[in-house]
Amino acid sequence: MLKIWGRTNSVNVKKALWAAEELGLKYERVDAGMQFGIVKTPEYMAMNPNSVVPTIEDDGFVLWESHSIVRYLCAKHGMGKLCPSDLRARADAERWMDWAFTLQGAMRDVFWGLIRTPPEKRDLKAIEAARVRSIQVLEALETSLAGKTYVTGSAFTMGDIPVGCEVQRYMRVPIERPRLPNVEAWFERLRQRPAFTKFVDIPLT
Ligand SMILES: N[C@@H](CCC(=O)N[C@@H](CS)C(=O)NCC(=O)O)C(=O)O
Repeated sequence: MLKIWGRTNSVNVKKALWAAEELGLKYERVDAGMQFGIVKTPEYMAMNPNSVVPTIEDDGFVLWESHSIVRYLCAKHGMGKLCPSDLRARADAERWMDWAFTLQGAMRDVFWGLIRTPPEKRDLKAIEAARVRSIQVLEALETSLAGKTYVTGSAFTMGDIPVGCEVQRYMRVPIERPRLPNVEAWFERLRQRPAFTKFVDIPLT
């Protein structure tokens, strides 16, 4: 059976879990990372030398890097659906998957500063700079989503998964947000998906 290592409050683990749920897969999840440890054990590092989560094992095949995991699961179990079979449609979805790390990088100081740093230790200047940068980065998504239901067009694909996880953080951190009507409407559509509300749109910790 598919095994997924990773704590459920990790944005990158959420991507693997959301994909597995959308695909209706049976899997076993093992808590790992931060307070759960495991990632620095020799056994884990033999699978994932980066000591980070997520990692999966699928019938003896070990894979790390959350977006590669989403690609692999969707190609294996959702070809023509979550993984578009048309080469250009697939490249479009993959482009948005990769772009999700651009947003993650921009959001880093906002998320860590406001969610994982006690108030007296916060660098408010860095948080504000990251907030402004994140909004600039999100303009690309806002523009692209005009007239579309999901990031690649009318169908939900793997392209929505990493971006959806990163945007959930942006939407839930306590910051001032300008109106981004297309992003907001798309986010509301994601909220209609049971796997999104179960694993992704949970309180940030
Ligand atoms: N690019 C990697 C990044 C993985 C990563 O940095 N994971 C974080 C959690 S989101 C981690 O493992 N942090 C250390 C820990 O949880 O102990 C991926 O997407 O899988």
